[in-house]
Amino acid sequence: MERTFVMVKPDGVQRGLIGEIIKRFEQKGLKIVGLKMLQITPELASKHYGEHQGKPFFEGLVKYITSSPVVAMVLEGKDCISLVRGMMGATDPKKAAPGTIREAFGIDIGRNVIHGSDSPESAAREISLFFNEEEICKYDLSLAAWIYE
Ligand code: DAT
Ligand code: MG
Repeated sequence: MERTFVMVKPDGVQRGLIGEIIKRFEQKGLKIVGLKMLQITPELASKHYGEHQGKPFFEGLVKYITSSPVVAMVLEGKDCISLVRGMMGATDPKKAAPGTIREAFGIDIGRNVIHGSDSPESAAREISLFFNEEEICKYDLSLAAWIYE
């Protein structure tokens, strides 16, 4: 099964949206295999957002993502990378489709409450940046036969 890295960003934590966001993934049928709260350091932020280094919004992005704790998680499920991206909605909440997390909870692009990996390569890189292998739980979801045919 595919894995993806998801994070409730500082605004999501401060606004009391941790439970609401995790609930959507649980109810979708995705398996949570890693979960923790942490405060991102500037070093980790620069690695995580390395692809955006040099862009005009980079400094503000690092300041924001390090400003308050985040909740990081690893989710597992069939095609979960694209599935989660779809559930998140477009980067700019103003352009996010109805029913998506960013549409429901965000207004500004720089306060879009959630991160999710955008490709298998990003997922592998981001999971290893935030989690040790022993922090990822291996277990069977007993409901799997009621989620997958
Ligand atoms: P996503 O988070 O949807 O993968 P991204 O990887 O392109 O989007 O950008 C990472 C974050 O940087 C994004 O969640 C919000 C911020 N960001 C992106 N483009 C921006 C812009 N034009 N102005 C301000 N912030 C931006
Ligand atoms: Mg991205």
